[in-house]
Amino acid sequence: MGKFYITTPIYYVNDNPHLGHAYCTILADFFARYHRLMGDDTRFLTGTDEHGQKVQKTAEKEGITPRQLADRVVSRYQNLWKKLDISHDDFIRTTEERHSKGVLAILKLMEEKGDVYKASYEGPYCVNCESFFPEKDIVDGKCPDFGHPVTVLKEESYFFKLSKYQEPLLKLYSEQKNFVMPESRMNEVRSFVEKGLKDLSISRTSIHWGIPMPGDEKHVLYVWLDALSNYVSALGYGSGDDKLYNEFWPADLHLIGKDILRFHAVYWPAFLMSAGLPLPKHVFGHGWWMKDQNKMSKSLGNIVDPVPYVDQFGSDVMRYFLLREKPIGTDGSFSDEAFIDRLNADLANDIGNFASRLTALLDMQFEGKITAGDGSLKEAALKQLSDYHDAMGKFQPKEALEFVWTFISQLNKYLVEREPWAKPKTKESEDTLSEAARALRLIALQIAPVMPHAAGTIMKSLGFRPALFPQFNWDDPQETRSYRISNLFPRVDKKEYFADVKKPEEQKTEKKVDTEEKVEQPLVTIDEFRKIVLRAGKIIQAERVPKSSKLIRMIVDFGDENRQIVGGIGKKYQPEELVGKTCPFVFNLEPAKLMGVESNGMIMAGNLDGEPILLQFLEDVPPGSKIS
Ligand code: ME8
Repeated sequence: MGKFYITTPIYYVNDNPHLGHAYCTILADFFARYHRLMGDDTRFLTGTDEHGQKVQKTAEKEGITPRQLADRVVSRYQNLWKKLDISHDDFIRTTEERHSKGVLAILKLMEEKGDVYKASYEGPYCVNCESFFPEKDIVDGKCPDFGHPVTVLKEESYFFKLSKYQEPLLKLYSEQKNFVMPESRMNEVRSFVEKGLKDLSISRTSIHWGIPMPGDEKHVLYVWLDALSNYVSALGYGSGDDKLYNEFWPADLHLIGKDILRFHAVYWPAFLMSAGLPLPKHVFGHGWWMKDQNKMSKSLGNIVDPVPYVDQFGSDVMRYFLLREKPIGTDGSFSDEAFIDRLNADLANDIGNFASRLTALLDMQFEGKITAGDGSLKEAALKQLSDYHDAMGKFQPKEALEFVWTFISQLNKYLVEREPWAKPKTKESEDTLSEAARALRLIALQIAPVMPHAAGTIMKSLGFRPALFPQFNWDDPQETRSYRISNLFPRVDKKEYFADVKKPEEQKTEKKVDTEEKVEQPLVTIDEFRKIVLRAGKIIQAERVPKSSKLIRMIVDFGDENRQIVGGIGKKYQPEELVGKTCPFVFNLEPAKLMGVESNGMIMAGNLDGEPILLQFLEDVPPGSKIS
């Protein structure tokens, strides 16, 4: 038993969470739950990155303050983590005071070391990456990492002597071979550092949304120096109470996406070396999720929101799918088909059928009683358990789960070979079923980090007390009473699913409904009606479109996104009375420009003497809910 401190990246609040963010947090949750089950003193941190130019710009575009934007988006992250059963111990927001105290404490140590100086700087700057790049790396005015447009920025700036840490970093990589994981990423990082490190600009005067530089407040701190420090500020570092810091730092694992490796594997250890603080043990750069083989992006409109899947199938299924479908280090592609296939094959079929068959036999033959068994599965079970632990030790969830599922198919075979149904109520049948039940109990323990609900159901139905790994004892003499487990994961009829569910998806790309035609043809089929997506939206901002007596520009919250919608309701309503109201909207109307202002949808209204009258719901409905 030891301690385990694991972190996710802190997520930017300029956009809503999607499947990629969910993946990283689920991975971290999986490892945290595993270590808790190992009896380790575990701490799991996640949070949000709320400063910097990206957030400032998005807020400006929406006409709200960065703080308002952060408050809105942070609750979306927190709600999603609740939905996905994320068991973090702490959630840090970089706008909290405890955070800025931690950042400034680190900065002070870096200054005391003589590693910070002020100079003037001019160079290509990428707002998206929040980074300067050397002129030679810019191709066609685009940043080398992601091809975002860059602009030339001239600033007086504070610099960190990153160049001084080139050798110490290379030494770190060679001494701590798996500081960066997987190995391929370690090689990337090493060759980046070998090419030479320039000093790093760590302040900005061009933006104001950040932590002011002490004593020179027209500078705010570079967002990555600010953000990376969250891993210690959340432990109270710099806030006068070092208890958690002393207990948990250094982190055992910074889990991040491969795109932010350089910040974590180069800048962060250099900052820590400069401040004289211990370095994290591992930085793991996971691969990305794409959608149907394409990169997820707003412009392609293919960003996957995990929420509808979780609402329909439960969090266990989504968690399992993401961890099992692709190796942690490589990219993978999400598709509805792959999701349903995995659910049917691994969950409904393999584990679901095994659990229901076994508990039904126990119930029919022995009134559910599980006894000592004959030890015939013990060796295979313990071998499988040790393979699972090995994979977990190497941070390989897919492989760990594969070992469990191979064992499940062995168990199905075991039942087929020993045919307990053909020898009802015999000692042999009792032994077979009791052995299999012990094996199922071990499976429940191993899947608890990925599917806490299913694991809990199995444990409870088998009458075993939940145990930690170190306390697990195959030969546990306790006799227990089990109950039938039925339909642990209901099978999904693929045909029906794609008939019902896929349609609205497909319609996104289909031609929009011709409303003129509908006037001449008053009867529509249900399928035609379904083409029109209606949703409840909460008006969070409203103002008059300049020079128009009728038009009001609204920002409408649909749960997973905010949209600008313009409505001709300004004669009847004042903007102020609209804010906070939830109304029905046509959600998939073609974008249109009204007096030069883009509208992405339509507010619905009744009609009284030629004036539009808004509609409201009889009960509160959450923003984004579908209207059918
Ligand atoms: O980078 N698949 O925040 P962020 C898998 N604030 N992972 C994905 C993904 C995808 N399609 N898209 C994004 C930041 N991610 C900084 C971090 S930490 C001190 C500061 C992952 O919200 C991405 O790889 O842009 C990254 O690890 C994480 O989401 C947060 O991205």
